[in-house]
Amino acid sequence: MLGEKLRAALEKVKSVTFLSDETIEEAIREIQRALIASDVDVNLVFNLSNEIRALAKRKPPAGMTRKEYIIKNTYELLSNLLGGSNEAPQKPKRILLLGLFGQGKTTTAAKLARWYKNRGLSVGLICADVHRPASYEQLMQLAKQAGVEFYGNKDEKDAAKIVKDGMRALKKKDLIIVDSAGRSALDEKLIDEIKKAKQVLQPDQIWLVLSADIGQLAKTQAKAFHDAVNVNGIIITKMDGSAKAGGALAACAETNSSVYFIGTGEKLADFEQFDASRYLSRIMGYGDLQALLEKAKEIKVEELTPEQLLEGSFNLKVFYKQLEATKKLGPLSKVAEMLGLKAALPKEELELTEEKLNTFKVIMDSMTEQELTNPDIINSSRIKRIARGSGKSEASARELLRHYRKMEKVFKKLQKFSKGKDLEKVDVEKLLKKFTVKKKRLKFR
Ligand SMILES: Nc1nc2c(ncn2[C@@H]2O[C@H](COP(=O)(O)OP(=O)(O)O)[C@@H](O)[C@H]2O)c(=O)[nH]1
Ligand SMILES: [Mg+2]
Repeated sequence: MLGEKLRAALEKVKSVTFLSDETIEEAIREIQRALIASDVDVNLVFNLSNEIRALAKRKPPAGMTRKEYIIKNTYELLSNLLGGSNEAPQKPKRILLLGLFGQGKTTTAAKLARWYKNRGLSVGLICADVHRPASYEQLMQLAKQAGVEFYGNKDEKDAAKIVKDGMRALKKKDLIIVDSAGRSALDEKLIDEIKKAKQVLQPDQIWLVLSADIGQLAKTQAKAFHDAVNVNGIIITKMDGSAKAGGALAACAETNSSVYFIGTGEKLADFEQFDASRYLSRIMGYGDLQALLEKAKEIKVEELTPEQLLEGSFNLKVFYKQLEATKKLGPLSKVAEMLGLKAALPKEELELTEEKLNTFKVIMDSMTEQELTNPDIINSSRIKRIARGSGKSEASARELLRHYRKMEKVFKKLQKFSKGKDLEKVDVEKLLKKFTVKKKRLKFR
């Protein structure tokens, strides 16, 4: 429902030949209606509307039409509103699940066990819900389905004690997930019980399970649980059936809580990592949007135009952008091409592997701003520090600088060569002739 309405609003922008302010206002109104109907907080909706208005006034980057720009950015605003993307921890050790009665905790405990088991962890489940005898049976059955070990004790009424015994029984497991008791409201007694269980378990993850149909109430709940025990992740269940799902997501995003997973059905496999952008594109059935986002990404890499490149000075930041762009024959090679000097680029640079680029990036992340803009100051003691900070070898750091210097030379030559020339109007033919004469003098390698 939410997806269809949002799609209709963006389609409106997409379908008109001339994009007037009225069309934009109409689209904004439709987005507002869609979000409010799915229970998103009214203030958040108004903020979003203003942001869309503001971006409609901005000039789109080169290579993108105004329509594409507005659609792409509106989509990104929507995806931020719904929580962006937060990758779930890949190797948690102890997860404590919390949530009120009926939110889907027990089901989620088993879904999580299955999810992590499928990713290579050995997992054990503990039933620490001492108030509902049925939950023992429920989790035991689900554990069997998930193919993971289970620990519980029907006769024990002390949750902390069960956790303690369960940890002993499951001590060989990579991951232990504890399903706690829920109540109809978060009261003192429940908090006390959770705190005691937490004390024993020493969880690295405390995740709150919320059902999508609570809508905006998610905010109050997330806050209350967080104040009581420092929740550090959220799982939203019943995303399959709820018209209020958007409200729950937006409310969680508002509290700065990361939604790691969503439940999309009753079966153990109905469970996925949450990524607002992917979620949106799915509910909107918007395959072509993905293509648009890809396109935008490419434009970003090539933000640096050949003209800008030649105007500025060369430093490690430009170098990195250049390396990234080189893969797609970006600015520097474009400059060279326009000057008829394609062969001027060192082949080595064009052939740098993705892996190398990543290593370089990590190394550069350990450099100071000063070092990035003025690499000449990087001496051996700095290299030592940079290598240590990045966890890469000194040899790799030196290699990066070697590549940088090589490109810097090429850059300087191109800059000299292009002086006073309007790159857009460069007559390649003429230049080529010139180049054949100059070639010997220009020695690029
Ligand atoms: N449709 C749907 N139902 C769910 C989902 N997660 C849990 N449920 C159902 O919600 C009900 C309550 O779940 P349960 O795990 O017992 O909740 P708990 O009281 O918090 O432990 C059960 O009938 C589950 O099958 C979900 O993602 N989608
Ligand atoms: Mg339960």
